[in-house]
Formats: sequence, C-alpha cells, structure tokens
Amino acid sequence: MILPAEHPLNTGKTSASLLVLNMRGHRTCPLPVWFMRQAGRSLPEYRKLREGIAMLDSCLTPELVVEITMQPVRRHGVDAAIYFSDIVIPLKLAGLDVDIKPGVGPVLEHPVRTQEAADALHHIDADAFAPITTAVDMLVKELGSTPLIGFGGAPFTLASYLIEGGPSKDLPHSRVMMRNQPELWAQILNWCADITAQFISAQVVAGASALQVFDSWAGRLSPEEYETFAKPYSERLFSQLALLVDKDGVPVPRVHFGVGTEPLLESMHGVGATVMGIDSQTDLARASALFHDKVPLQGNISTELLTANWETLAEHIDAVIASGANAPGHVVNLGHGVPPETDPDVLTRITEYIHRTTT
Ligand code: 1CP
Repeated sequence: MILPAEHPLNTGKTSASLLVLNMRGHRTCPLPVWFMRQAGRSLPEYRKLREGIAMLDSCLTPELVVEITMQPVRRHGVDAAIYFSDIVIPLKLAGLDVDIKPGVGPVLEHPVRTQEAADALHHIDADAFAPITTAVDMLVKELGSTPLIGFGGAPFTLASYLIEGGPSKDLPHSRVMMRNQPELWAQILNWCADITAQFISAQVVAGASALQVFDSWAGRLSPEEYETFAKPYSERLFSQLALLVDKDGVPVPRVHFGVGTEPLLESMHGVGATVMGIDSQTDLARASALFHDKVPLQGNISTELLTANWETLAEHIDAVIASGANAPGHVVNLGHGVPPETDPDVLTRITEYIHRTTT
C-alpha cells in the first residue's frame, strides 16, 4: 500500500528527521533518542490526566491519546513520539472482553483456549479504527517534523495474554496448546498476526512514520521453539507491514524488539524487520556483528542504571554509544520500557546529554 500524498514521509516533514534517517541506515550527528514506554506511567502529568479514567477508555479517546502522547515530547525533547495505546487494543476492537487492571496489566474474563472460542474470532471492522486514525491525524499536525512511531504486539506476545487470560511468567496454557494442538495454535496466532497488522497499518496509513513490533516475551522461548511456534506468525505480520511504502517505494522502517532475545536476534531480523531493538543484556557491538554491521540498531541503556548517580549513568551512556558505532544507524533508547518509578528529570537529562555529546 502506497502511503497517501499528505503522509509526513511523503511531504518531506519526517523523512529527513534524525529518527527516520538512522532507521534507514544513515547515521546522523546528533543521534536520535526516545524511550520505550515514555508516555504514561512515569509522568505526574499523565497520572493526573488519567485520574478516574480506565486505561482502555483513555486509549480510545482521541483528545486524551494526543495529550498523553505529546507529554513526553514536550517535557524531554525526544526525537520521536510513540502512539499512546496498548498491544491488546486490537483484541478490544475485535470485540473481546479484555480489560487493563491497574497494577496488573491486560486480563480477559474468557481466555481463548478451545476450538469453539477460536472459531468465534473475527477480523476488525474498518470503522472500529476511527478513534485511532482521528488521534493519529491530530497528532501528526501537532508534531510537525517530529515523527510518530506506531506499534503493536507480535503474535506470540499478544497470544500469551489471549490464551493465559492475563500476565503470566510461565505461560502454561500456551505451552501445552502449541505442542498438543498445533492447528489450534496456528489458527489463533494467525488471527493475532492479522488483527495486529490491521492495527499497525491503521496507525501508519494515518500518519505514523515508523513502526515497532513488541515481542516482549519471545525470550521465554528457546531458539527451536521460536522457529516453530512464533516465527511463522511474525513473518505473516511483517509481510503485511512490508507493503507499507512511501511514494518512492521506500518502506516504512520496521523495528522488532524483545527481551532476553540474544539467541533469537537473527531469526527475529529474518522475519522482515529493518531495524533491530536490542535489550540491555546484549552488547550493541556484538548485535551489530551478527548482522555484519548492516542493520540499524535501537537501544540499549540499562533501565537499572536510571537510578544510579549521574557520573555512573553518563559513563554507561558513553559506552552504549561507543558500542553502537559500527551499526549503520543508531536510535538511542533504553533496553526495555521506562520503569514507573523513574524520575522524569533523569530522562530529560539523558536526552540533552546524548544530543550534546553526539553532535
Ligand atoms: O510510551 C508508552 O507508554 C506507550 C504506550 C504503551 C506501550 C508501547 C503502553 C501503555 N503499553 C505498551 C506496550 C505493551 N503493553 C507491551 C510491550 C512493551 C513492553 O514489553 O513493555 C506489553 C507486554 C503490554 C501489556 C501490558 N499492558 C502490560 C504488561 C503486563 C505484563 O505482562 O507484565 C501492562 C502493565 C499494560 C498496561 C499498560 N499499558 C500502557 C500503560 C500506560 C499501562 C498501565 C495501565 C494503567 O495506567 O493502568
């Protein structure tokens, strides 16, 4: 799908941004920086705005989405906005009884574990995306030359909530289903791939200039399990996202990220990602070498050092930047999402420091 003429990648508004240049393999001075989960939980202005409003309601109210997405951009001066939403929103738009419980995360009253439940799953009506496309449209106008990143969950990570019915470390129901009922597993994961493709495509067509797929829990699979039980469905998702191109046929950058994924990085790139998100357990130079220094990287400041004294943190940031030097592009980020207890002033200071020291 060729993006509309007025899309910011087509009008030139974001195609020369630090983020898009690095994601397309053109290293810049300074380097771009943004933080996974920068919107929300660590910001007092977010907590105030969300008072008395359920998480999923806030995700489907365009004025709130715009304000929450903009808050970290205004406060920190980061080089990208990430669309405020959640990976389970497509489940909600498809009519499932998903809720996000404060302090817990996504929960489903009726997890999908049977053939009957899987047969009842259907794709999302185009109309259901109206709150999302409206919010993206408003955001892109407000953001100007700052790119918006659209996102969604990889089929494996999304299915883990759908099948377990909530956050789960060991994924007991999923593990049994993938081995004992491989056809049911395939049906559910194909569906997850398709609704997430719809969700991310809606954000991109409406104006997002890059996209990120979160396979947060892929690191819980062995490389063999990933090949069999996750990769085919991520390929199905990425092959749909790869159709999103600008007027010159240049694809929208596609970031793929997971936690604890060092043994999976080549496979995760192989599904069709153009940029790899690297967590803090993997050195950027080692990750870049895996890709023969041909793949732009995003990452990987340790979230654990956000509470260290500034000298320690600055030294660590210098090491991260040095370690990423061989990659054709580097988008500086954390190794995972901003922890809720993070002092927001530290994130502002990191942003300024990176802009100053990489000029
Ligand atoms: O910058 C941002 O905060 C953007 C919005 C965003 C993103 C990118 C939210 C809002 N969620 C996500 C992605 C997301 N959601 C992921 C992938 C990223 C990651 O690994 O951190 C995952 C796994 C989820 C699922 C989810 N939603 C959890 C994790 C539960 C678990 O298994 O441990 C939680 C706690 C949520 C709720 C949620 N999503 C977002 C917010 C601000 C919240 C908190 C809800 C609240 O305020 O009540």
